[in-house]
Amino acid sequence: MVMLVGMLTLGVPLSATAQPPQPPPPPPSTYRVVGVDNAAARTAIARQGAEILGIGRDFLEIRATPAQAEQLRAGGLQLVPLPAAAPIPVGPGKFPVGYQGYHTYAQLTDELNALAAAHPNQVAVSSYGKSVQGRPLLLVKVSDDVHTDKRGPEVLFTCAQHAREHLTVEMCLHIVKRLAQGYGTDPTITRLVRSREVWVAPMVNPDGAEYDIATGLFALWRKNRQPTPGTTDVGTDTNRNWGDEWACCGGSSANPGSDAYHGPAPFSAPETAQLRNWVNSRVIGGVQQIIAHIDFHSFSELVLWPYGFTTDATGPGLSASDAAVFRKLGEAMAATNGYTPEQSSHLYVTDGSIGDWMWAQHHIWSYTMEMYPTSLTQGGFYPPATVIDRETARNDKAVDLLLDYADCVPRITGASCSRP
Ligand code: BZS
Ligand code: ZN
Repeated sequence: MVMLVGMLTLGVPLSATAQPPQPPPPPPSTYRVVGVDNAAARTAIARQGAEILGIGRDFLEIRATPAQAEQLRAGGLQLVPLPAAAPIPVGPGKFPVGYQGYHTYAQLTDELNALAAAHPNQVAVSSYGKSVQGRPLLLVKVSDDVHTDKRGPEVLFTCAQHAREHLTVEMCLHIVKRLAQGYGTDPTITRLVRSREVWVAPMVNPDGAEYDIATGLFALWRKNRQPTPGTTDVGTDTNRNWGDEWACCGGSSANPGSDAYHGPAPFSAPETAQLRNWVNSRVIGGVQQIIAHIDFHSFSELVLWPYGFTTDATGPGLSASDAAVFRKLGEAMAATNGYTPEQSSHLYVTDGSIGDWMWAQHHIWSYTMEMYPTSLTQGGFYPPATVIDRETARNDKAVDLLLDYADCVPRITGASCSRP
């Protein structure tokens, strides 16, 4: 039989149309890889193609096809399969049962508009462009005199570059709400809102976030929804599409089917290109107004800082004293929320991430925070809505610390500031 097939194939090449239909590739499953405790091992697993979902001190949680799992096992790694959770759907485009506290794109838009209506001098909603599918990319400003461009330091918060990281949308919404409602009532918040201008991009990847709940069940989707020309694949990983050291170092994938696909060119995703344009537009009189930034992700409970493309502590435009500042403020924020602080490449090497670009291009003190939980077994990307209040408030002190230091971030190490 084998011979016959071989001979047939050799002698009379089968045309594409004559081939029997191929069964779909087996779906990936989730595993815990035990005993993985260093960046080199994690980077090697990521480069092999398995998708890293969560990171613990001495384990990794991954999604892998059967072939990838077999390859990892053949390399001597121990993979423990994790059970797949199955929530109960409410309807297409809606969060399932137990997740009603999360906001869809439409609910987020309504809630932000309601906050702007309730606090017309403190909250303004606009957009910095449109997603691949035409959704306005939401931008919120919070300040004491929101319609005036003041001179004070500006701080940016971004959420949901990754579709399935819905808890981060709640984080950005919580920041807007807390600052708006605390202004005039809470002395710390009043001082911060008076002396800073706060910008929030609460859903950087709205198409992906909506796609993730489109069927009423979670799709475990990460990327945007941009078709890749010349393929049937959809989606670019926005957090591998930023233009600093793009695709340089094996910290992203050239495979359009990969969850870490970096896109065909830097800023090929409209979602990153337009956020870049807006950040660039905050350079006024030659001075970037935005001093500090947090990009929220989930999950793993981490505070990360640049560079991601190299494991060196220093790099182009990032001196040893800059690295000390990143570390000191990162550790100070982590002390308030119990997250683990580290340079992002100590997790695994990434290239084209937002934080590397923010620093390299604008010297913005840019952090990435990976929110609750620490593992897939605690809900992974999909913790129940009951945790939203606790896990967003958990970051209040870290957010306040960043806002507070925004007048001069290096003062956290006792250094002075050459920037305003
Ligand atoms: C995530 C993980 C995140 C990423 C980790 C990371 C971010 C590493 C920035 C380095 C820099 O998706 O939540 O893979 O993008
Ligand atoms: Zn993410």
